[in-house]
Amino acid sequence: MGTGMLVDGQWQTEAYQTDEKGGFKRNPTTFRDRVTADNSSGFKAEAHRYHLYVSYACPWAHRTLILRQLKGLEDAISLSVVDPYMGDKGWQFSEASGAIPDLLFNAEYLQEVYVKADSHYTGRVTVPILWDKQKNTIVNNESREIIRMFDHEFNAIAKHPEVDFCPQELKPQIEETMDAIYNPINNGVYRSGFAESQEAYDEAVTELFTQLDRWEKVLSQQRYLCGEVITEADWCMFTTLVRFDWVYYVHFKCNIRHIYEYPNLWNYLKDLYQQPGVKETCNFDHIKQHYYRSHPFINPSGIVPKGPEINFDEAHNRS
Ligand SMILES: N[C@@H](CCC(=O)N[C@@H](CS)C(=O)NCC(=O)O)C(=O)O
Repeated sequence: MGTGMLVDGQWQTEAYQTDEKGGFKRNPTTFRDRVTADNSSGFKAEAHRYHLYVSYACPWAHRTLILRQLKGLEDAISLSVVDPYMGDKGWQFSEASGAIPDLLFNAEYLQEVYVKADSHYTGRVTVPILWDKQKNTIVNNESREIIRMFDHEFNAIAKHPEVDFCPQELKPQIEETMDAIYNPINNGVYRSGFAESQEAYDEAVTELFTQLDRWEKVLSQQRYLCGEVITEADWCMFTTLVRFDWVYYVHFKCNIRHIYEYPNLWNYLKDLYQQPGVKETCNFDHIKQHYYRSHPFINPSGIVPKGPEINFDEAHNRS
């Protein structure tokens, strides 16, 4: 969460929002159009038409990077990567190692991209963003919808159209699983870390670990969340788990257990990390730099801790 947002196209500095009990509130995103293979939405899936804005730090954006990579859409969908540090004006572009500047508008801040799409935009300035270079607007800024588009709508131009992370017969189970992990786990780490009352924190962290315990059991019976094949639900789980021991455990006080203390979740996490193409989407330096430096209300010194020593390349036991 940044410390500001756009209101009627103007940047305003304000704290993120909490409910009356000090619980962290995540607002729904507003750009919700769809790219379609058959152009039924008016946004046709075409090579070189769309641009993806991400942060390597962000678990939601990371999902879209993974699908772009595993479907083989790197050449067809261009990319910008913001600087890991998020300051008073929100996400910014820079020449930092790993960052890729805004080659479309040469913007300094990501907020400029939102204003280009809608000069009266009111809302948070978040990544990921899927931008349409033809209509000059944001198509969508909701990761779960963007990954489904990458998975199914771009097959005519994808290098790996045969890969399908949401096969028809598993779709209901995949949706149900993504719903089930969203609030307690994906958003749960944020609810824990951004809680402004003991009560809100206690509730979030307890629910988070209850659900991690539950999936630990499920993964003792099957290799992936929805059975024996990797699905979109696994990528949604992955981007939270891969940040957990380095960031969420310390910075967001999710410290009941590390992921490496869960035999099944830990081996499952290494299994996913070692799938071809996935580690190329992980930038641990950006992940650590972003969280520890961008939330002075949690970590005023901005000091980035060194540990723990964990190795995602170590052999896993999932096959
Ligand atoms: N629902 C969105 C959430 C995206 C989101 O919250 N991204 C964070 C980074 S992890 C962000 O850009 N926050 C900036 C802010 O809220 O000011 C999605 O899944 O795409």
